[in-house]
Amino acid sequence: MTIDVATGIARILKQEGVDWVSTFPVCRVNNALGREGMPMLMLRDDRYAVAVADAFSRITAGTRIGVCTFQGGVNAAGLQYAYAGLAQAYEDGSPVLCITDGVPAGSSGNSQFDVASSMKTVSKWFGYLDKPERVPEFMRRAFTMLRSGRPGPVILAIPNATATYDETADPYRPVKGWKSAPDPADIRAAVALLLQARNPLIYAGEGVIYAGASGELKALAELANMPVITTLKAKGAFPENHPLFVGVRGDQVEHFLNKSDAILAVGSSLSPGRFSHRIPDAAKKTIIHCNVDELHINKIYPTAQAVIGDARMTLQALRQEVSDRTSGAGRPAGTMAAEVKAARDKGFAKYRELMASGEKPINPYRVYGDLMKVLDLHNSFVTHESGNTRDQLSTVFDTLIPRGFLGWGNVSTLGFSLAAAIAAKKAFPDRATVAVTGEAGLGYMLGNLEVLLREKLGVTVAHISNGGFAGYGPGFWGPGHDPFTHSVLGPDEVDMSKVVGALGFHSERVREPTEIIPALRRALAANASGRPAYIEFVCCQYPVYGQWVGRSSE
Ligand SMILES: Cc1ncc(C[n+]2csc(CCOP(=O)(O)OP(=O)(O)O)c2C)c(N)n1
Ligand SMILES: [Mg+2]
Repeated sequence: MTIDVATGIARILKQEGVDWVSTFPVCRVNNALGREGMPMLMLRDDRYAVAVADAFSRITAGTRIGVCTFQGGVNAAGLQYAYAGLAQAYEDGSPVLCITDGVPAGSSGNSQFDVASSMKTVSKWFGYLDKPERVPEFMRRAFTMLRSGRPGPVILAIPNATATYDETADPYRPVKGWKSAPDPADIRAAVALLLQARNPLIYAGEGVIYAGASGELKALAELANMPVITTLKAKGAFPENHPLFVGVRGDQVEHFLNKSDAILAVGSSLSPGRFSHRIPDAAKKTIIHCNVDELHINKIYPTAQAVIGDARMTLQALRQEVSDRTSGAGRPAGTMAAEVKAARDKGFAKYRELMASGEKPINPYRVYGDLMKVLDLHNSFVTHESGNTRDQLSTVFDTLIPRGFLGWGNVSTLGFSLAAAIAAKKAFPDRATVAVTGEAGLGYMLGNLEVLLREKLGVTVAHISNGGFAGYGPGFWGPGHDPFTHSVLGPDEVDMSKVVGALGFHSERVREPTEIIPALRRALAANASGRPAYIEFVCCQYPVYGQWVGRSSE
């Protein structure tokens, strides 16, 4: 049967189990998506269309692929705006499928902005559909790349959505996605090094989450009695109430990173970015680097032993090898759990106090502490914004299930939290879902608040309202790094709860610490009936949080 390209794409997406697509109009495949009955979640800008699909892939660990469409072609306004979302997805390695209009044959080279070359810089693959018959081939290739190997965005440009082809000539079969097991010789060598080490440390990255390997990580850590730290993006890969869990950042993480003589990195690039640690004294440590591809091996630090392959199979094999070499006994438990507890207690002492603080304006840690009390940490989703909320939540927020918390940002683009919360609600409708933001993040999300009302998405936006941009380091103000560009209208000048309330949100403004828990409960109750909520917590400026090792605060 002869069908048009856009219809073919819509049908293949359905075959691939895609059950909704995020978009900002216009994109020439959208009408076919509509006609084929594919639900479209319409955001209010193109960057959000990408970010919601991106976050959906992250939150579901790539088991459900987020798909988005936006305007491209000769009038690539949407694509130019979407670029920010694409760059973020690429930087963070998210397997999102992006469909846009391609520049039609005969029109290339007419515009100043070159669509193809810009898209190539932010994608695992940029496919330009130069012939309608290639729809099944391109979709096969796209889903193969989305489901195999190192995750990253795939962008398809469709120059002529109404061109036709014969659907029966190359019938589409859904793509499974493939994994590879590590070389057994590498596993043996890695375990030999691990068992020689006096103070090995597991450094777990997001690859563990994408591989669905949290259980295997726990099993290896327990048998080998190794303490565990996770990266920001992997926060939640290891249960944070486990006796071997050290943290994401903070003094206790620094203690274990300094002390370690061997690092077992799994599913992390180990690249020291703005939001990750440097390995201190790396030349003196034995670095065992397990990754899905070779890109990161010997990248920053010399790798003593590489193990290339799927993180789950790698962790299973490492555990088996540790077990075989120790007759099932593993490494002796020693006092490891007590040492971790002591380091955590010391590292957390000041934050625990702050989480109980009755000061006014409210200390932001009090909000985080109360949030942990109100939420069922086994059935909720929390994410941060760029700025102090990321730094503070990633220091103290207890994450008990994978993706109970979404940490994001090799570079962290303001405004992503609401997109992440929308995606989380789509992925896990029964989970209480909270985006914690400052005023800059709120500014980026304002236009998209309508989406929550229209789609009846019960999400709570918790605004840590401190009247300025704290950002990184000691804050923009006072001795901070950007004292001339931090101040915005704060709670004394604007009542944001009225602004957002007028849209139709359940909204509140909270100045009393004792009101935090009741207000959160009311917000979550409103969410349960599909009504979004906004709470403005009037907070003090408090740029204090755990540091990244090896990075001066700036
Ligand atoms: C798109 C984008 N531009 C600039 C930045 C740099 N930046 C990081 S945090 C921040 C200000 C954050 O202020 P606010 O939202 O009030 O949060 P606070 O730190 O005060 O909690 C800025 C400008 C960014 N992360 N993203
Ligand atoms: Mg602020």
